[in-house]
Amino acid sequence: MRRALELARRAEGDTSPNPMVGCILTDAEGNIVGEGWHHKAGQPHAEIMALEDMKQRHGQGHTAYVSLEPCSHYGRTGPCCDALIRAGLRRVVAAMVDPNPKVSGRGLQRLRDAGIEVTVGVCEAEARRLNEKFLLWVTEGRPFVSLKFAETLDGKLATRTGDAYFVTGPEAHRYSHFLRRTHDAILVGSGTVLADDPALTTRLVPGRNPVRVVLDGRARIPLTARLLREEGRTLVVTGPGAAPDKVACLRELPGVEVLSLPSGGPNGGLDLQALLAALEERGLTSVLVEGGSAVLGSFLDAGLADRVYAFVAPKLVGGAGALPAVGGKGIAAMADCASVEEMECLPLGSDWLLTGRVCFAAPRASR
Ligand code: AOF
Ligand code: ZN
Repeated sequence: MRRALELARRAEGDTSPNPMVGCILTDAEGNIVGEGWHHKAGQPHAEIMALEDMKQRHGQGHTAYVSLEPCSHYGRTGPCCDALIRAGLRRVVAAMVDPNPKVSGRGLQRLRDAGIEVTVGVCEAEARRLNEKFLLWVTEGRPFVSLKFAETLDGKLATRTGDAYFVTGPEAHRYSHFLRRTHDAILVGSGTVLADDPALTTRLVPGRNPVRVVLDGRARIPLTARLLREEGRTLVVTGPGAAPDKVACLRELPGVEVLSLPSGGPNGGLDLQALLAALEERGLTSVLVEGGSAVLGSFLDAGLADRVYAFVAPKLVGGAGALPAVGGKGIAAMADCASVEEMECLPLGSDWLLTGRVCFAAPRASR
């Protein structure tokens, strides 16, 4: 199963809105006779790729190890459980049930009904971690939200003068481009565009550019901003205070879409629930929120965060006026804090990446 998971990960960043899935087939003696993984939505599933590989090798499979329940539906491709039955497999080991309502146990049931021995739950935690974005999107119907920032050891995004060049080193920078590639959308606030003019591309790693999203309630970003000009799509999200003639100019730019949202509450921020619903409508299953401080804070305040990626540089800048990594309103009592679970720590040059799942103690509205 570890090998199946390893194969699945080869397509990281390429399969959305589908999950990453890997499959290996072994013969009666336990030798591998076929391997495959799902490359891209619309292309054959992992099981079909592994069966094809087995045919080339003239093998006969006995057991299939799959990192997700084989599907039972007619989607862009035919049902994998039927293909495994036809190929004469005797046993199927799946890491987890596919929560997609079109499948959700029906694939495993079809296999059992055909007399195949079925085992579920092998390396389930790893399989869930691998496909956490797909799993949340398919069960909750909204994009998975990752909060990302680069901070000093004392939690600052910049010095007291606003100097943020460079908090972390080249390895962390490169890794952040890889993170962009593994999300369907990247989001920043207009303050970040005005201060840094980021391109928001994945130019340091191969592969596609995710959709760029700018929260720009008052339509303040210049028409010459780099992220409006780069290859790919940009979504500019404006609010009730945006000047209509500026909005009209933005709409004229190729690859740019303007989305008008209502304000989310008394302090004038945009309605983030409505924003996520709009991203979901556009088929986006995950969003990487990259800042700045206020935007990260507004997602945390709204209780809309599923994972945090904190790049931490071994530096101290101090200063009560230096921007904290996460701003917003914050909470009053420590007992109400969001906890970060399943923590992982990755050294990147002289910096560290700390990441984990964000868990909220209680609905944010009650704070
Ligand atoms: C599998 N093996 O390799 C994958 C599965 O649109 P389709 O036909 O490609 O179906 C996509 C759904 O199939 C997806 O939402 C998920 O439930 C399942 N993905 N299943 O047996 C695979 N990628
Ligand atoms: Zn399938």
